[in-house]
Amino acid sequence: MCQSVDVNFSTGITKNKNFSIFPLNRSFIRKSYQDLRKSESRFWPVQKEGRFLSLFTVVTFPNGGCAGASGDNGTCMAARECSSRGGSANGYCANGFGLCCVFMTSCGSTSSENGTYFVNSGYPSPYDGTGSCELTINKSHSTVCQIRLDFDRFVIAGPEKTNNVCNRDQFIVSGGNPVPAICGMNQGSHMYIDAGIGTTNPVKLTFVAGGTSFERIWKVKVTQIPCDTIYKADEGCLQYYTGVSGQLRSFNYDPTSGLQLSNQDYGICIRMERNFCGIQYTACPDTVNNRSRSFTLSGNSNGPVNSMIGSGVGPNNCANDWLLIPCAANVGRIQPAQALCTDRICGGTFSADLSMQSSSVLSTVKPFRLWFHTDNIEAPVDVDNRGFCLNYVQQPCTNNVI
Ligand SMILES: [Ca+2]
Repeated sequence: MCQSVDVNFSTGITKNKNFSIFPLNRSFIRKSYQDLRKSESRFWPVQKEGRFLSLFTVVTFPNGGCAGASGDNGTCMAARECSSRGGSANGYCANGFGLCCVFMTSCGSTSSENGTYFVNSGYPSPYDGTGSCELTINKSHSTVCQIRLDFDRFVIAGPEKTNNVCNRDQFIVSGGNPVPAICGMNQGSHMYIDAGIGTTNPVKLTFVAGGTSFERIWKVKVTQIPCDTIYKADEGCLQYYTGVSGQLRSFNYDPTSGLQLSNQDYGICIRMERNFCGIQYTACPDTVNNRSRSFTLSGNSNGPVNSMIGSGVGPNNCANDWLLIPCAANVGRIQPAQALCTDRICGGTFSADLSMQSSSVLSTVKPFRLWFHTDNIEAPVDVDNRGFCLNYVQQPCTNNVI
């Protein structure tokens, strides 16, 4: 049975935020009863409560997530509850007893609804103007301690082309842990923001539009994550991936026109799946350029650039910009060099050895985590670098990978 609820029968709105409740007359109940019985299934267990409350019977359902008719995600609730909380109905849920309520908001607003979409002014049309656009996120519940941002749409002006600094448009996160400012094209990327404990400090998302004319468009999904959930990211991970395999990309990565962003410094984590002991990284295929640019962190990538490794100073070291993979070694390296490994990798070829040949790279350091760091200088040595795109595959525990 559901928790105790305080229902106003004239409106159908419950004062318990986690459930919605509908008063139904008995003829409607008879008509729907078979459907209700069938509905006690996977996602939307519909419960009947107090079957003979004089003229009314009450149906309750949890305010869980739902897929709206438009493809956006929402929260299942009663119609009036949805409108009173500032959402818009977007299809049905809970076997037709609830509406999938989608929350979409734009500049200057404050939201505490889990699953809110933060969009540009005029969305779905692009925005070509100047100024800043800010969303203030308050916790939907005191137990929330992380915010996940999914960049469903994210096109703003890219960095300037000398030092790759985001000095025109910027996306800034404040109020949580330090997050590097980003710009350019980041559709499909995500971030986890540490919201801390307590409810006093909101997290703010700000898009700053610089002076140049540009068709900007964004749609950022804001998911609030309670501290006690299993899908919470590990501490210190700006990005957090799950699954045995996947793809990691630096912000504004694009093989054709992306530029590696300067002033980056963050951790990328991959959840260790059960019975996997190592992780192997390989540069993504690049179908656009003659020579792959899917790992170009330093040097002039308009020509072939070898891999560079290590933290020393010199032409083949990574003193300025690097991807740090703990104790990385090339797959298949011949013994006895197998015992050697490196941490920082940069240059224009992905390899844990100095090489012009790209290689798959294995790390067995746990937990699986990388760090990406760039300084604020590119020209004249570092030109047209794209950043990185790596495919990862976790490696099962064996005699060789422990
Ligand atoms: Ca640099």
